Amino acid sequence: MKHDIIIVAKLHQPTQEILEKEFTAHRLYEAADRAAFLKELGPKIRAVASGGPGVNAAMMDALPNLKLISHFGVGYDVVDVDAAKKRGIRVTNTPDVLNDCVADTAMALTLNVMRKFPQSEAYLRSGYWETRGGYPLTTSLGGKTMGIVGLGRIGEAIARRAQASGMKIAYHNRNKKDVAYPYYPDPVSLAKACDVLMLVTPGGAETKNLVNAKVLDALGPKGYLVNISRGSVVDQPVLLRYLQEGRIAGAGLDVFAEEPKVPAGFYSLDNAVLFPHVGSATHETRFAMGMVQVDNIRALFAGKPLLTPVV
Ligand code: 8YV
Repeated sequence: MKHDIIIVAKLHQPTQEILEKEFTAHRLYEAADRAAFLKELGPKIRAVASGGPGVNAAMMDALPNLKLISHFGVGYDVVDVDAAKKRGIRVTNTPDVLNDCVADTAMALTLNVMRKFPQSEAYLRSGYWETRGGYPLTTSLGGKTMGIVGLGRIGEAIARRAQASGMKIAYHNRNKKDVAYPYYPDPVSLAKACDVLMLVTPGGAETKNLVNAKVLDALGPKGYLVNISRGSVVDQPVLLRYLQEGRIAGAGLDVFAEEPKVPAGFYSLDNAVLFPHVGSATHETRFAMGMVQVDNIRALFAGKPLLTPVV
């Protein structure tokens, strides 16, 4: 007998195929009437494969026998973890397997925003190399300091790459870690001390608008901001204004406040490099993330310990 599960949002194809083969998988994202769908399945569901909009408290209430929310993504800010905890529902995420890809993306943004590679390529494609001469000089990474907000496993992978490019590392976490990098007790002092402020901290209420005008003022007109965490961590209208007014040197952004919406003002910025949330978006990494999601669901039904519990 196959167990019933709910799939919240369309998953990476191989993950979707495995779940649909091993379980009786119900697609919430195709339900015309969400409330009726949840009401009908309610008591049968012990596991949910989460992604996209995640799982809120109301959905948990509609599933009285829910034991596990297996979320696709290292970040799980779209899952109401406090509500899950209160109801005794476990939550898992997909850490580690994406560290290298996300760190590569962070370095790509750093390189691209400081060296203006996308702009210089566009310059060549416009035929300007021949007509106007060489592309204007840009800024070196070597010798600069990267200040990492959120030095976890992804942050460490970014630090290694930045060091390979000749950068120095500093960081801010809620608590000081046992690492050799200099620690700063708050984002403002870190921003003051660094050339590139790298955001790797989780999203959610605790970090909402952590990077505000004060932090950007501390970063200053020669400082760069790179965000591969969540758009919510930055006060986005303030960031846009600071970029337009040249109050910081530039920004490399993989994440935005209301994805996939990006305020039109960002499109015309010459000092920003913008990616459509591609941090972990490779076949290999998405497959590996999906397998962690699947293995957590398998573990639940096999009565084994969950692999990557958050709560
Ligand atoms: C994914 C991410 O793009 O893991 C995360 O937290 O932000 C990304 O790797 C996201 O989970 C949704 O596909």
